[in-house]
Amino acid sequence: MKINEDTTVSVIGLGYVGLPLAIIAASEFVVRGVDVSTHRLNELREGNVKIDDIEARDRYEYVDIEYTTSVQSSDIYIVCVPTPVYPDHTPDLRYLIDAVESIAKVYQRDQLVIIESTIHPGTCDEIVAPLLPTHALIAHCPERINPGDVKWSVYSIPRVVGANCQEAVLTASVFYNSILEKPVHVVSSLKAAESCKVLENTFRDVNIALVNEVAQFFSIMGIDTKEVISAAATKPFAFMPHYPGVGVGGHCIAVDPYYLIAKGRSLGFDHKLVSMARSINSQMPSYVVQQTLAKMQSLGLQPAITRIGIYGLAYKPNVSDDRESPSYRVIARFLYTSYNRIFMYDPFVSTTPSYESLQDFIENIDVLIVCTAHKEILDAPLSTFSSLKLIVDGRNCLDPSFIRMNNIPYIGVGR
Ligand code: SAJ
Repeated sequence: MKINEDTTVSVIGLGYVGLPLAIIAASEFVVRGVDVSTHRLNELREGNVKIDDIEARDRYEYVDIEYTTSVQSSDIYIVCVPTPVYPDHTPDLRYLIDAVESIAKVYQRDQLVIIESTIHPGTCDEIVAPLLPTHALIAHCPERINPGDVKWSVYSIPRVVGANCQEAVLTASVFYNSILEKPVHVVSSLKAAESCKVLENTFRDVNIALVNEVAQFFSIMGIDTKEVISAAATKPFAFMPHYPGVGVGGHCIAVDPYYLIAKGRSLGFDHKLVSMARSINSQMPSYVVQQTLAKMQSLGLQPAITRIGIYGLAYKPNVSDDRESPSYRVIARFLYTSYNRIFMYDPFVSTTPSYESLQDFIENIDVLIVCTAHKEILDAPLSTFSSLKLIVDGRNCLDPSFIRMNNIPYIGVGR
């Protein structure tokens, strides 16, 4: 297929991945933005959407995208729908299958289907391809978006492409090279591309689990884990710092390893390390709750009158996304204890009751548990915390010596 400014591109799924992609593609091609949510489409038509991606945000007002709920015949289809997991942590491919089935109804020879959603190795060959005509061109270019990142955007992040035939590779490469800052890195197959993304995020989850485990041990020895990691990071090679915390949230790192585990299990392979890492990270909310309960009891804080404030519901700093957030697991665990007077505040996520400010929130609690290191709390003067009976720093983002110097009890994660 030749690619030029008349090439039609349908981006299916206009979330944090699909919308920025549609916007930068619309600078070069005829783009239709497809989503099942008419509410989402109306927000987009009216221009009142929050775009985290810096490059897409700059271009949004200058591009023309047709927003629609239906998939129409296009030269290129790009699937950017969620691929979550069920409660039992098995892959939930319903959105992916629905999107590909809607493409199959209008697909014509030589059109290209690109899957950007994160999927386990084998998904394109075993699930996507059977839903399309046998001659369909299929490529996988795993999404690489880092919500809230002020440096890396959908335009500048390097990408990887694998496909089911040479023509699909060429077409996908020409397409992405037309819209991205750097040429795509081509791999030999769909499986290689699927495996790349799952490996990237599993690598991160395993390394976070490593520091979460040693943090629990260093805590016993009275060693400051954050200090040790910073020292280890002075090694200019063969060490990449990760940090202990109250848990791993988000729809990438907390989810993608389960895709690898599930695929392995289906073929009789047990990912022992990957599974153990998921287990360690999933236990961190409980660990922080246990540490907090022990500290409150040692301080003589009475359950019936102690107000516990959870700061941060978003899964990472300065974003509004609270999917898989460990904060909710912290809250759930406290509700099973006698310390169940729980209050929440997040400047990016609406809560009830709502608070005027961080100061207003802190004035109405006794124990502060920091679950998300939003910039707001990093910048707060120490006086903000002076009324507190205990600070639990679930992201090791505050200065313990400064806090302890002001006689406010403080515990972190591994410090
Ligand atoms: N977290 C830790 N310790 C760490 C790093 C993260 O506990 O050292 C926690 C965070 O608090 C958060 C969760 O893990 O709850 C995920 O954090 P993240 O920084 O990995 O953020 P994500 O989920 O947005 O990950 C994205 C991913 N990008 C894609 O999947 C395309 C991931 O691949 C990137 O590595 C990551 O951004 C990044 O590097 O920032």
